Amino acid sequence: MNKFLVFFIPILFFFSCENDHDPPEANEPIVTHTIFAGNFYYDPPSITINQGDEIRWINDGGLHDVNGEINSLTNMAFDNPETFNSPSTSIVGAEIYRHAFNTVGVYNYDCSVGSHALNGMIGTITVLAIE
Ligand SMILES: [Cu+2]
Repeated sequence: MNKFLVFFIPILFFFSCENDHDPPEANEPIVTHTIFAGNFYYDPPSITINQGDEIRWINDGGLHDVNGEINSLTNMAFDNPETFNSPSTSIVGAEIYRHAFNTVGVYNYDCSVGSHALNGMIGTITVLAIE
């Protein structure tokens, strides 16, 4: 292999990879985002993802859930683009919940355990359309 090919093959590979991802398509690999949950936070509290991506919530410690159904502070429905709600777990390091977000929009959720939401355990997810 001469020097010309050694130089140009990686460049061709680079551009072919770029084309695979521009624009994003529905058959793109799913990205999994991680949010950590503890007393009394979701970290990060606010996240922006692409349509079809999934989020997993990992328990840092304490008893928590992921509630996108009824606002624990107001008792009103969150009216999210998709409803989601998980069981609670106190197992440290466990996955509390995992969900793929296929509907574009802004989602609000909280932890419905005790007064966790009142103590600031609330979160927001923004799901962006893929073209
Ligand atoms: Cu909690």
